Amino acid sequence: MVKAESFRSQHHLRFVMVAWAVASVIGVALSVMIMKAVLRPAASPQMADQNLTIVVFTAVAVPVAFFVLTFVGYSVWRFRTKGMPTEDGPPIRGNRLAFVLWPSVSAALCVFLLVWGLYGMTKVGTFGTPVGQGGMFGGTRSDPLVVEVTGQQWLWTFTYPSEGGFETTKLVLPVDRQVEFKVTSLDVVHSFWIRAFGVKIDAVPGQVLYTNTTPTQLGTFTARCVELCGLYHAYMQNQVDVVTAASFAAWVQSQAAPVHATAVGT
Ligand SMILES: [Cu+2]
Repeated sequence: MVKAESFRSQHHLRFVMVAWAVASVIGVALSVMIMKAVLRPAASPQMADQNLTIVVFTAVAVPVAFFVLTFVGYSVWRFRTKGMPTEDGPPIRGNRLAFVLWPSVSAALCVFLLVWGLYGMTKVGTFGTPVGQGGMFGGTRSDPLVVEVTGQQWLWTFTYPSEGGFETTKLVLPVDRQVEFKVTSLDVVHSFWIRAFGVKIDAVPGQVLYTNTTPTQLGTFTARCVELCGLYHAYMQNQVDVVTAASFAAWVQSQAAPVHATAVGT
């Protein structure tokens, strides 16, 4: 009788484990395909890291979710009672394999996710401090183009101190050159976000916070405010153009010139 019970439970377990393995393989493959189709292409190394993190975390989560779902589904299907149950099932009094595997697999997954996250943060580099000057993990300096970003209700303005200090409402950046944003606000708290670059930092009145990225794709993107900052918050977005180094130099020239021309002409 005990042997038959044991055989039956082995049989159930084997069936569930095989079903779980098959579901996990299909689930991971499908979720990676869906993520790759849904995630928009990255325009900076930071965004590429974030996209990869989303794919990896999803791939790790799918087998865990399917483990629970397979056991629950199989139990509901195989061990359901007809009508109301008359008594509880037999009590389970310990299972050494489960006691060892459950915490160790959970701990291994948590440690993996933690290490992955910390490593990702080292690559983001700076948190609120200038490039190469500490922050939590430091970061690397590669002669960044400094852009001062100022938030105000309800527009961003950009100043290029190393290019003559002109101010614009369109952010133009040269491709493949590190850019450092010095972000502040004139009125309330805003949040500066360029999704395509994976860059986001608060704009706080009276403070300057730093973040940096390196645009790697030519094209037009959007910088927008992602901190509810008043009536027209939803409209607080500016165009971001990533151009070649030569186009950037030409644009800088054109920014300096019109002010003078207008002054002369009027
Ligand atoms: Cu805002």
